[in-house]
Amino acid sequence: MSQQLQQWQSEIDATQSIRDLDDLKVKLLGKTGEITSLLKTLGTLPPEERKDRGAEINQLKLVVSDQMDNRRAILEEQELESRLASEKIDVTLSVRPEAVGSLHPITQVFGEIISYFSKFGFDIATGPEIEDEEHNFAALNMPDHHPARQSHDTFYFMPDESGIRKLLRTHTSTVQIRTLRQSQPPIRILAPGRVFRCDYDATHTPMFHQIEGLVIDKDINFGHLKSTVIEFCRHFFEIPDLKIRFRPSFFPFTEPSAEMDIGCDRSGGGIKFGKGDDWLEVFGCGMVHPNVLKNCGIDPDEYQGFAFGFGVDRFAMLKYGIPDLRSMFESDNRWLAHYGFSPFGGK
Ligand code: 2NL
Repeated sequence: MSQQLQQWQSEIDATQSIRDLDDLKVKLLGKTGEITSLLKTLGTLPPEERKDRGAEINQLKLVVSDQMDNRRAILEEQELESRLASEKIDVTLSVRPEAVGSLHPITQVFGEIISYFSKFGFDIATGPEIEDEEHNFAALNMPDHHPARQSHDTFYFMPDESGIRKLLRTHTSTVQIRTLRQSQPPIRILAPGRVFRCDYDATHTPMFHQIEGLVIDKDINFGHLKSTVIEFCRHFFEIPDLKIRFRPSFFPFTEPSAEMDIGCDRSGGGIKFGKGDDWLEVFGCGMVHPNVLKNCGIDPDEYQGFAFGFGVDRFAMLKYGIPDLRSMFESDNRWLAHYGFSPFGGK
């Protein structure tokens, strides 16, 4: 018997690949394998020999399986070593030119804006798109039945058993509320993301992109707000002397509130910035309402702040001369080839 075992052992040691070993396993332990066949011979033995002989064969089977496992571990290691030695990827090779994708203008503009504000110490904050009325409205000084709630054309979900209605956030202020409640001033964040309103025409889509900014600290005033958004717009539109004006406005979550316009020229049919006597509204902003700070556990006598918000899709259209908002979301490859950006920077 031990001679037999030695024979099997040397067969196991002689295998040169996992495949050889698998074949050998079938040959020894498979349905018609040598060891399996030995077990089948038990029936032909006289009953008094059967028990000892059975235990012996089962023991053999265990030893052989064990040896096979050991051999498998060695072969796997060897195969990995040889693959690592022979397979190389040159990550510096350029991609196939026909396979180059491009960045959607919205992605490009998100990147431009985020990298600008990052330089001034703004952290990027994100949060859920499915929200509740508390974060989307109540905390922002829009209590139940506040008229501003209607103007948001909100997508509501069916209420749950306890009557709570979830909704698709109508602005990224929800993210700012979550940050205000979780952290202590000073706070300086930028909240980019998708927002949803039930509206559809040439200038509105039910999903669009927004960026809101929020700064909270001691002694923050309207001058800080003005310089922050003016400098940003001049940088974004690449016009250092871009004309800018502020008009008084109303938002429930800011007081005072303002809308910001940039100077433009509409005389030639299209729109040109940096010249002309026309104005285009681009930003909503204001000083954070004391009620909003209180709602988030921040003392408005100690801290003040400013906030602003704008549509990213609109900014992309204005900067890159895209005429129709709806075309942004049609996934037309020809459109993307025309308006898209190289993922490696530049155009
Ligand atoms: C617009 C105007 C705005 C804000 C957003 C804000 C957020 C918090 C507190 C106070 Cl947590 N304000 N956000 C403020 C003013 C304007 O957006 O026209 N967006 C498209």
